[in-house]
Amino acid sequence: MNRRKFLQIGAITTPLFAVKKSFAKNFDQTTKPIVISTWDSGMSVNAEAWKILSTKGTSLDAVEAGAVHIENEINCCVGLGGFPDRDGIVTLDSCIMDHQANCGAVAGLERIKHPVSVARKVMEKTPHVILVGAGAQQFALENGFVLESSELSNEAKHAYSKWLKKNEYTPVTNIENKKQNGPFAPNFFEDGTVNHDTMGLIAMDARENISGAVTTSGMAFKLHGRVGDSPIIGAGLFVDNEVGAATSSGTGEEVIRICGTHLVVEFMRQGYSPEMACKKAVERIIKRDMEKAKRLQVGFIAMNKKGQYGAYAIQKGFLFSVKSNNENQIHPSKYLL
Ligand code: SD4
Repeated sequence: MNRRKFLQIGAITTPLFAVKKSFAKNFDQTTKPIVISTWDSGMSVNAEAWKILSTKGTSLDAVEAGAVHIENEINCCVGLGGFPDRDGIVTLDSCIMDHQANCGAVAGLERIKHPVSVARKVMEKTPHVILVGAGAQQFALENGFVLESSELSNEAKHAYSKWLKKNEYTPVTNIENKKQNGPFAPNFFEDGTVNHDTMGLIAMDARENISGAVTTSGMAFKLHGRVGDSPIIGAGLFVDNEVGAATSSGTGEEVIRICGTHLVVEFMRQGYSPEMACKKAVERIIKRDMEKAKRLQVGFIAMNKKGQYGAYAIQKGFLFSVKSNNENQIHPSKYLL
């Protein structure tokens, strides 16, 4: 082929390639920035994160701000207003992870208002990932956090006294579909049974960097010293900036057993959509012990690198909240049982 002929063919084929490329671009379009979070309480959390995301802030700052926001509120399962363990002590679990796999966590932290910010300090100021109990509190105080009162919130006092009457020192995990009054009903039932409300959130910023955070007082009326999935990287939260991220809510022991959020991210790496990846992780829990799974709840939410998201739960009742330029709403999760 002489040079002239080559150039002629080039001139004919170039527009065709250009068309193909523009199709591909549309298909791959990324929704960013975006933030997704567990439960309906995620709406106000997303709004807080959005203030940062919409002004070109980082996903790391956004998830911390969202978590700090809910830690300030009276909520059955988050922050110092949360429900105590079986000894009447509120112990907080939290973690945070950024797009470079930097991560920090605290577990069993007492009397500190913002465990997520302590987790971030662990990430940024220490060579470690997790600090627990008295050591986590000492670290928080050394870093300027203030020791708060150990008194329970009124809601927590009420729920705890109801729970004590039953004299059951077994942690109770409720199932959301017992809840008759719809998704906006109070977080616990008159019989003292507790609804989940752990806050897990994942954000992708304008630079397409993904971060996540989780904050919780953990399973209500747990044994003192018990740590759930929430502060465990790979269980309650996992971020891989090449693939996506996931977070969970529900019975932490079941999530830890399958390294739940790491599993969800690995399923996305294999090409599954966020929803399918969450579903496959839920299936893994159910497969291990179907009878047990019928009595508990676990929900995963996930986001991939395109800003596509999804969720799946064992039982009916798991909700998640989404905020992007295109939407601002609560979605009911699909469920398996
Ligand atoms: C835990 N996963 O401590 C937490 C509980 C939870 O909504 O998600 N509550 O096991």
